[in-house]
Amino acid sequence: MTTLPPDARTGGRILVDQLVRHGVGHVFCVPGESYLAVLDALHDATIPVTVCRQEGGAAMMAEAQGKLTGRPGICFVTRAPGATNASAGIHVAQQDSTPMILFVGQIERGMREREAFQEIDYRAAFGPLAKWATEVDDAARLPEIVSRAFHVATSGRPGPVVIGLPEDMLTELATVADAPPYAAVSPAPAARDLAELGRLLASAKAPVAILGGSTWTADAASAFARFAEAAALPVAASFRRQMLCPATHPAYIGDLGLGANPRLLQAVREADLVIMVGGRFSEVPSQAYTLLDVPVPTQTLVHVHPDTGELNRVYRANVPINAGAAAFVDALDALDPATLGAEARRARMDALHASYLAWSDPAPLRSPARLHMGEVMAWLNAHLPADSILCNGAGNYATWLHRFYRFPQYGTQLAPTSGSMGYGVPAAIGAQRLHPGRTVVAFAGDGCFLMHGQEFATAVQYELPIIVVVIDNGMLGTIRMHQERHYPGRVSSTTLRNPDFVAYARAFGGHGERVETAEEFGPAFERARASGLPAILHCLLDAEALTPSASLTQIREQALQAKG
Ligand SMILES: Cc1ncc(C[n+]2csc(CCOP(=O)(O)OP(=O)(O)O)c2C)c(N)n1
Ligand SMILES: [Mg+2]
Repeated sequence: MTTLPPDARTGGRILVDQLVRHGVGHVFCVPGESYLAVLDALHDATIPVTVCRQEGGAAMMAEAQGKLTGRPGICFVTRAPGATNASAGIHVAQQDSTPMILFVGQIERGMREREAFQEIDYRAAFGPLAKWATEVDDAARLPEIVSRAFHVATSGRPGPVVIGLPEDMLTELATVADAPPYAAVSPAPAARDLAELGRLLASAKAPVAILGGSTWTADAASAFARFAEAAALPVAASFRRQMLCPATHPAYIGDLGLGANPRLLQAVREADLVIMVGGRFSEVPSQAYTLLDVPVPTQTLVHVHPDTGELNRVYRANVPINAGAAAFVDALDALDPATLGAEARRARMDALHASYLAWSDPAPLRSPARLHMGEVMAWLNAHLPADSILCNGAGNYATWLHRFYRFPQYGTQLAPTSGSMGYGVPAAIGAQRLHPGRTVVAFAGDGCFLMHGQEFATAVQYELPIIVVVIDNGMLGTIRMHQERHYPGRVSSTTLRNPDFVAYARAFGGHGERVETAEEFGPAFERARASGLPAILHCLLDAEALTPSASLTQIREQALQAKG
């Protein structure tokens, strides 16, 4: 028997030791024979592991944890078939600027370039999809490369890193020291930037702030809301970033998502000063790049972003500020709101906030459905604890959530700005793993749910009492809506025949309820909560209730009339 040098470790163990050093709290995975040495090292580590049913869901769970914590979510998958499945979650992390690291098993080093079993080149395949894609060739370099991955994922504009792990590298022995825990680098604004912002605000008659991106904290969101109120600076949220400002805060004026309040859009168009904090103001929030002119907006623009590559990329800013959102908000202490001309603007801010409150009140809207989604949202507003986490994927069902649910605080929203179907259930699992005591609700359409509905088994396995609200309208409603607008009456490939989701929930070992009216929703939700089990509320929505404001028939008839 050979004696090992005292501290020689396998690549697999060195890797897991690095995860422990960097403070990783959870790992999501679908196992593969390509990374057995890592699984073996995890056997002895204290990091909880969640075994998932499909890599797309596993990656989205990790991404959701990255969103909630600001620390990289961690996912392990096997070679090509696992990696390509996981790419769905990598894309969410990239568009949503979420820190995460995907570790992928790889073939043995000596077989490269033969198209060996499940071989793909991760640098080439994930290069354009991730913030950084690499492979580790030498077990002794794991501390260096893993440390770099944590820094790349969290610094500047956060994003996903993909790391290939050749199987023989993971069983190789190496003697190497661990790296110290990572410390994210967040740029802070210069004093002259703050002074310039102060001058611009003091003379602005109709300013608006637009909050987005992923470099916020709960404290920063609260502090910005306080500053905005004192400075009479109306605050809009970017697409699916409602949690950055409490909905009932006097400065909040709504979100720039799909189907935004026309009064809000007008306020941005007519603004004399736009302060974009943290986000890119990409296609959806900018209403297809129409709210601000490209490349030179008519509004004076202050753009705060952690990545210099985003500043002046689409919009030329009068004052580009290279800073993370939280660091920027810290620096706002340098400005005295009393000197910023607030009083002259207060009536405008109050009017915009009132417009938001009216827009987000479902009561005046009639619905052709027995199940009025607006009433469901009103019930949730009234009954959910403030720290409940609401998750969704993509589909028209999400428009009710995002218009009528009043997100009360930071850390309560998991919604892919990438518009990825299937995200709600895995995101809810990632969230409930992190916060076992909080109410976690996943919204999914009938199309959306079955993209990652198999992960309901993961919720059952780990006893995670997520509540999945499946909104079943028997179709891929969003695409049907676009069809009716562009090709009225010509329904093509958008109809679905669905299973009984109540039976589905029960077969998996969860709680299931069928909901046909808004009155049934509240009691069913309470029974689901009381069951302590993962639950599905199978909500039947009339196909006519296609959007909060227009029915399917109205949309079709408008399109037919327009065609003459
Ligand atoms: C992964 C993925 N595939 C396809 C789409 C295109 N898409 C957007 S919404 C949608 C329909 C969603 O249907 P459903 O979940 O039933 O919600 P509904 O619109 O009916 O409320 C589709 C197919 C997408 N956004 N993501
Ligand atoms: Mg549907």
